[in-house]
Amino acid sequence: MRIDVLTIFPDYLAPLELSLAGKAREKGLIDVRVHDLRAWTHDRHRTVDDTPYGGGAGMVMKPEPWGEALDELLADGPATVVFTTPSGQPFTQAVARELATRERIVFACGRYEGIDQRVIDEVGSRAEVREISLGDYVLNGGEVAALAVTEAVVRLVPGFMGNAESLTEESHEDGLLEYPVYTKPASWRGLDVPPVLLSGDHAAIAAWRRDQAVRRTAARRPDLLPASTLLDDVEIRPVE
Ligand code: 6GU
Repeated sequence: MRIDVLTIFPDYLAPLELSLAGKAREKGLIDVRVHDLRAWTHDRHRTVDDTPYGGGAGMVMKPEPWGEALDELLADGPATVVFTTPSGQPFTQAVARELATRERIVFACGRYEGIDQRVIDEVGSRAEVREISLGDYVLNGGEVAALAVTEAVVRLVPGFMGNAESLTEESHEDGLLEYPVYTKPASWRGLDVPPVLLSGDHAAIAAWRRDQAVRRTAARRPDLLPASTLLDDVEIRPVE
C-alpha cells in the first residue's frame, strides 16, 4: 500500500517513521511519502490561504496548490483521496477495514477554516474521495487525523500484524468494547483476578468475557449495542 500525505506541516507526520507504521515501512508493506503543500505554490510567500468569499472569520485554503499537488500525485495512478475535516464522516473500524483494501491513499490535511470546496468537488470527478473526521471535537488541522487513520489502517494490511487473532479479539471488531484483561500476579494490593480466569474452563471464560463486553458496552457506549449482531441472552445491568 502506498500512502501520500499532503500537509503544510510535514514534521507533524514524523511519527509515521516510528512505531507500527515504521515497522510496516521496514517490512516493505507500506510506502509512506509526506509532501509539503507549499512545494506547489509559486509566489514568494508560498501562500496557501486567503480570506473567505462571503466574509466571516478565519482563512480558507486556496484551491491552486491543492489542485496542482493532487494532479501530480494522481498522475502516478488511481488513489483514494482522504480529506481530513471535522465536517467529514466519523472514522470507525468499518471505515478502517474498507481503506485497508485500497492500493493507494492520498491524505489531504486541511488547516484553517477548511479547503476551498471546489478542490474536493473537482478531485471527486476523477478519484474516489472520502471526507473523514476523527470525532466530534475540533483540532487545529487534519494532520493528527491522518496519523490516526494511517495507524488504524496499516495494522489491518495483511502481513502486518504477527498475531492475526489479536486483530479480531479487540474492541470494536465485533461491535462491542473489549472485556477487562488481567495478568500476574493473581492478587495485587488486595485485588484478586476474577476466579473464572484461573479455572481453566475455556467455555466459562469465553462466556464471562462476552458478558463483561456486553455490560461494558451497555454502560459506556449504549449507542453501539443495536449494531451488534452477537447479542443474545445476556442480562444488561450497569458495570459495578
Ligand atoms: Cl479530521 N480535522 C480537524 N481540524 N478537526 C477535527 C478532525 C479533523 N476530526 C475531529 N476534529
